Amino acid sequence: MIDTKSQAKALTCVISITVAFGMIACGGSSSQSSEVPSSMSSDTVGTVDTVDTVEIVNQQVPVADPLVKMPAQDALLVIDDSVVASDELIKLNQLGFMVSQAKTAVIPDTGATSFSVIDADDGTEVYSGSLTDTDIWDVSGQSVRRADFTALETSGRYRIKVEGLVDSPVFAVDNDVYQELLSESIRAYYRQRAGSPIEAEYDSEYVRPQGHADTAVLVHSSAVSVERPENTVISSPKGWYDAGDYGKYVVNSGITGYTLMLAFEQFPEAFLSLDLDIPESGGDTPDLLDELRWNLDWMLSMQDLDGGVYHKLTSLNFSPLDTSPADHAENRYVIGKSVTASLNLAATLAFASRVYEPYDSAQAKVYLTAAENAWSWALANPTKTFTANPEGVRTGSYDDTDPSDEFAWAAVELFIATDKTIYEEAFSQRIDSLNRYETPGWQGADALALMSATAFARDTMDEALYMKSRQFLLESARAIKSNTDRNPYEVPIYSGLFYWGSNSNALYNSMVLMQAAIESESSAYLDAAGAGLDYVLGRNATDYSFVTGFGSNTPKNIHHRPSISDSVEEPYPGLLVGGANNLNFEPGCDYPSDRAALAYVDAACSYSTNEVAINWNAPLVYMSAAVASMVDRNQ
Ligand code: 9MR
Repeated sequence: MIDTKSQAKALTCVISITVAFGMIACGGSSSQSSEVPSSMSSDTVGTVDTVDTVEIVNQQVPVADPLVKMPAQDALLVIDDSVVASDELIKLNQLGFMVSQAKTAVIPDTGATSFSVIDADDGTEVYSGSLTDTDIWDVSGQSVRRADFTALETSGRYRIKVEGLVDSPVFAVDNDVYQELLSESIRAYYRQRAGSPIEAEYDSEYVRPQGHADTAVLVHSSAVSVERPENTVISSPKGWYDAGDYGKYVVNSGITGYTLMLAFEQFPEAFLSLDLDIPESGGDTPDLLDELRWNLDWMLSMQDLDGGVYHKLTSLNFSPLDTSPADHAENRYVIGKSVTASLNLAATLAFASRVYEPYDSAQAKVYLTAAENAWSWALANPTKTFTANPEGVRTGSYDDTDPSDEFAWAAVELFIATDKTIYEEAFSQRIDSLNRYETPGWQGADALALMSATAFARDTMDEALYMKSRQFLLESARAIKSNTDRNPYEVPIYSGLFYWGSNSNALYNSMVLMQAAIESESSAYLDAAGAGLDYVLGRNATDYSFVTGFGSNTPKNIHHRPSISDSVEEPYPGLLVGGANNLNFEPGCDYPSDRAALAYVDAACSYSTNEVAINWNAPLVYMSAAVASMVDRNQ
């Protein structure tokens, strides 16, 4: 079953759909179209039903080499010994809900108009209600209704019952329901550490020896400078493996670190005393920041002497899928030096300089100096984009022809960290061309600039610039909420967002919604944001909870070399898979359906739907902490 993963390149395709007409345009850049919803006020989130634009999408159209030949898995699930087609199962967050949280299940239409909630232990009915009218989800083709049982506010373990359907999986109503998810989704980063063993003391199940020390890495011909000619040996240790492969990529590390730090800053109550049981646990620094530092310090080592930042550190090819970290003996290289990597480092380490200041002031200064040097290099080298792998290199490319969004984001972070007007001016010059409706992602950082400005620059930024940032962010949240409210699953993922890593689109949209919840103190925004977490945990068309080990039906065959090469049957826990991806380009690794929301297969060959990645786990961490904290704050 094992073969070599081949690199998939991506063209960028922008799809913009209005209610009245549709338009598709493909090109080589990561630019997006922005259709601006009308009548949005600058200081309130406002109502949502005036927004007619459906969504703005940055679609990845992959062009791939053939991968693994594996029989496709069908869409049938075994529940209570009977085989049930997936569109006959009740879909809901398989972990459950906090006591006062919004609670919704999606019910395949059988004609039934009512539902009940039963106690999982003794079968007694504890709640009953009416189902909504039937509606068809365009992206799944399913005809569904919704059950709203928000009013059930008694802790317990329950099932949903609807006539003609199998009872739902057992779920909990409990205020601790996301606690273990939060810990394990962060501990997942410990297990992704390059240059570290997993020690029995910290994880008895997934023990493994150290892989990839990366203390002798070669400078690739694409990354040379006067001081460091080709094949110069440098040290670039630590860092996290990006995904199911063993590469370390600066661009993807940027948004990952950002998201984790935003979670820490906005929801400190979730992290200040969180014990993650990692080697650094127990000191004064919160464990989340200790874990993140493993990757930040690696990022630092990717900076060349002139301030520019290497794009990635990988071998020339992906290794076979059954290669364990310690057995991967290929040479490793720093490859390319790019404006996007430099700006990712600038933004992330500028943010880190503020976050780490109370815990390690000396390191915080090192981060800030590195960030400013990277910015200067980027300003002097704005055209040094990484648009394709150099010849002979076939690992991930994180290619991007347009660094304008990274410039905006880095400018905001550097302004917040330094208070220097040069950075404020740089942001001011860019704000009107931001694509504020784009779902945040590694290729689109505009929303990160807006989120940071809104959250952290209220008292320092020029007032007009601050107000505009906030207004743009809230407009984006309104558009997401409008799209969420109008799909029958009521989730913040919809037509146009089912591309590679779609689960992170649901969660990054939720993160934007959460900013509106914070700014407006609106429970409607909190509910919509929570629906993104519900989506990845089971309120989706596939019947899977997409987080390994969390839910009643979870991915077992992830595209993840450490899990595949070890002797433990279960995959590493706490990992979010990429999810449905309607662009199937893996011959022999087919999806059970052509429908976008169903285009997912739990097979190791499916790197486009069943891989895991650090930038997808980060919004899972964010949302687990955010929902728990916000629901708690609102009680
Ligand atoms: O998440 C990335 C996705 O947006 C791109 O379309 C895809 C192809 O370039 O690459 C994905 O990232 C992969 C990276 O290139 C290598 N490590 C695994 C990542 C997740 O699949």
